[in-house]
Amino acid sequence: MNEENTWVIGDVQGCYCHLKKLLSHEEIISNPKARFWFAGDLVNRGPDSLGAIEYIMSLDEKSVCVLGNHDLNLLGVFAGLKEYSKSDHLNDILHSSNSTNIINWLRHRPLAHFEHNYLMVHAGVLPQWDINKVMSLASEIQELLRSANWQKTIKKIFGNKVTQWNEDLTGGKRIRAIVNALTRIRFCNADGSMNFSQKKSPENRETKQLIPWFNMPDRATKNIKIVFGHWSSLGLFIKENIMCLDSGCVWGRNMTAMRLKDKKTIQISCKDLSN
Ligand SMILES: [Mn+2]
Repeated sequence: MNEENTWVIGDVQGCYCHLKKLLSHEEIISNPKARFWFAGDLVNRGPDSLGAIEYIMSLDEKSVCVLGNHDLNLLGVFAGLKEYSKSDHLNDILHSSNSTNIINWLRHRPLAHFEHNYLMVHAGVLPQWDINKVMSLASEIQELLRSANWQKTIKKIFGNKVTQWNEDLTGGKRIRAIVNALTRIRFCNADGSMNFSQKKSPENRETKQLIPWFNMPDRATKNIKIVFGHWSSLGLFIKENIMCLDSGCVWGRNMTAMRLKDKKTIQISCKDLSN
């Protein structure tokens, strides 16, 4: 996949019609070599999760998607291991005749993708993990999700309880620590543990001791360019090595695509989704 033609897209969240509009932008559609990276959370809160995921599946080799917390939630609900919540909008997928294909495709997606010195994850990484560690921990989970008894893993995946990484963690605690970091992290405590109490932006955080994961001192991935989504209150945030692409389409803000080679962005307004 060529850096020149690769566009990274933040959380789609079932906003299919905006995704189509974004990918029909002249600059993208005029390039037959265009490729797409999706930073996870393809489904859930928006109006057409089925349309969005089937469209992304149809892009096949033209796209790379990493799993987000809402995608894992869909796997949990499908497996009957997670309760359908009031804010879930997944019935179109669950009741589709294509649901088994969709679920099988989804559970084969990676949790981290590394190419052209760019790492893509849905949420972030822990400060002590270097790039090799990130990729090997992600593949531990990928292997479990791709196995025939993937439901056993999904059963252990949800919960806030494990916030501190330790190489000796095993079983469900290890799974939760890895998944929570890659798909849910926003802030760390000063000791490097994860804090899930706040979803606000770094400026508006209520507990000033909390540190955005990417600002942790001595982070072992400092020299790697990291693209991610998940943090809609941080919004579109593009620094040299840190790029958040979740510009809050499902909250009536924007859906954004960023070209890897020059960080050029294209945005579609999703105002019609605000309420
Ligand atoms: Mn998310």
